[in-house]
Amino acid sequence: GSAATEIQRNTSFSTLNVDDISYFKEILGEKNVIQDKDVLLNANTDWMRKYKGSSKLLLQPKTTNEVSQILKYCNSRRLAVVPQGGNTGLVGGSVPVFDEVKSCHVIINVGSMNNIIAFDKVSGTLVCEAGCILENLVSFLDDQGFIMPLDLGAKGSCQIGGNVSTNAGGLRLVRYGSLHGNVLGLEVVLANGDVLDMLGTLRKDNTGYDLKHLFIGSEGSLGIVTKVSILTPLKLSSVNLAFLACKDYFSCQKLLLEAKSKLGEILSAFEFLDNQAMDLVRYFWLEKLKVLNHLEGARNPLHSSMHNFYVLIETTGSNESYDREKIEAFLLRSMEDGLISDGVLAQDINQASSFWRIREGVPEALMKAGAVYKYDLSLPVEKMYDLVEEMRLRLGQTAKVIGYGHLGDGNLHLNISAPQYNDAIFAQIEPYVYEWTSKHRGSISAEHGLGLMKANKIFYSKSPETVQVMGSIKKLLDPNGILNPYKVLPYLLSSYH
Ligand code: FAD
Ligand code: S2G
Ligand code: ZN
Repeated sequence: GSAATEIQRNTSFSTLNVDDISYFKEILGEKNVIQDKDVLLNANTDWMRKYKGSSKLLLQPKTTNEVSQILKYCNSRRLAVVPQGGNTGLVGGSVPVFDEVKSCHVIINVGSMNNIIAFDKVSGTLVCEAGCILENLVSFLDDQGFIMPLDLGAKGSCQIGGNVSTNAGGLRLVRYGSLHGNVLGLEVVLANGDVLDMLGTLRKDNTGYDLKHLFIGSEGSLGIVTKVSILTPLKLSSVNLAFLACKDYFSCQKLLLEAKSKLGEILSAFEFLDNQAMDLVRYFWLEKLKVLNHLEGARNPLHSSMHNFYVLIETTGSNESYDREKIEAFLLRSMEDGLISDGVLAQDINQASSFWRIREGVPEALMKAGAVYKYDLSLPVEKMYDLVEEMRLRLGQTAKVIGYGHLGDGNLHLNISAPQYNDAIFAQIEPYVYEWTSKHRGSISAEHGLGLMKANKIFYSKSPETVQVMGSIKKLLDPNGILNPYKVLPYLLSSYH
């Protein structure tokens, strides 16, 4: 993407040589030092196939000690490193840049470090290695009667170490809060190989600076997360999911306020998507919708495309009849007040998961539609959809503008879809979207992070003094700038050359 052209290459990095390879083989064993072209092609390409690196080496350590030895060596050799998890990040943070000229990047994937270390059924504290795939943790906890405090469409591949490193938000944040609240401790390996054991499992520990928070959302630029301890909520018995249709965005906003006040303590998710997003899902995920067409009896808002917005409201409580009564009264009242024009309450867990599959299918449908420009923005709820409409005016017929996301936390996923990437479309989007967001005191990255895509855009959301201190922390923890260079911070601060 164009972000890389704005950034000059850091010439201080060394080129990978045969001695490096044999050293890595010595400490990791042959099979964990990957030079296979196909495996490397995959590791060098991000989930959107938008960012492509050309690293010649992928390392798969199995222990914290191996990560420590690798980093210590790369630091002394000035070999640049890209920490990688499930490679589902959406801002180009998980693949190398500028490796074509001088192969200096080593990709380190902690996926083999996927053991569950401990689970305390009284406190709900889970301690696991960073390479655990989110979905595997979900099923482990399900057997124990617990859930993960986050849920996102990438759960099948993303690793908890990557979720922590991007401070992933997702579908449940409105109920369980961010990882800054749920993560109790981390084990992190620094650029010089030092292992920082902050793997506490206490809810309260006010002894000095709480350094783990520096690494949550640091996107691989301050250290490699090797272990995570996280507070997991109990799985409650009564979960309800409503799929509703609204005639306009104002109704979605009012529905959100109503849900917060009338469903209050049992509200666990509030997602919205506009009709353009639904059209994409209908077109590209037809088989998903077929599941819905089997709805006997109950009205199915998806059949008619005369609605402009769709809302998913999930409640999670401990008393089925109490919750059911509450949500049915809420839906009846909302219908009477004209907030919803149609709606269906999932009759069973299968139907509920098919509703979620539709919502989670939007990013994949967007990928099938062609090129996509993604903007993950925090904005004041009342203003949020104005930006979608303004982008439609700016782009006219040249591209499709989709608006959807976590309305419950004021997070818009503005996606601009075109047959292929093209500079004229890009020029209509940036910097306009960033300036608009900054003017409305929003954030240019609600949950996906800055990565490569927005490494030089941080000033739209953070003051120069704040970014300067971030640069000093980066210099303290990674003095040679080998950790995920060119990402997160503006180039001049993350490479100090
Ligand atoms: P990767 O993509 O491999 O890496 C992400 C970043 O973290 C990179 O900068 C990498 O260098 C760094 N990193 C990875 N592992 C480590 C580690 N162990 N130590 C240090 N640094 C590391 N995000 C949301 O917040 N909410 C959503 O609802 C959401 N939905 C999504 C839906 C889909 C279909 C997809 C594809 C993505 C979605 N995402 C969402 C993006 C999300 O941020 C990533 O999916 C996930 O959090 C990154 O985890 P990962 O293991 O794939 O990390
Ligand atoms: C989601 C995925 C990224 C996007 O689905 O919640 O985080 O903008 C997003 O498609
Ligand atoms: Zn999201």
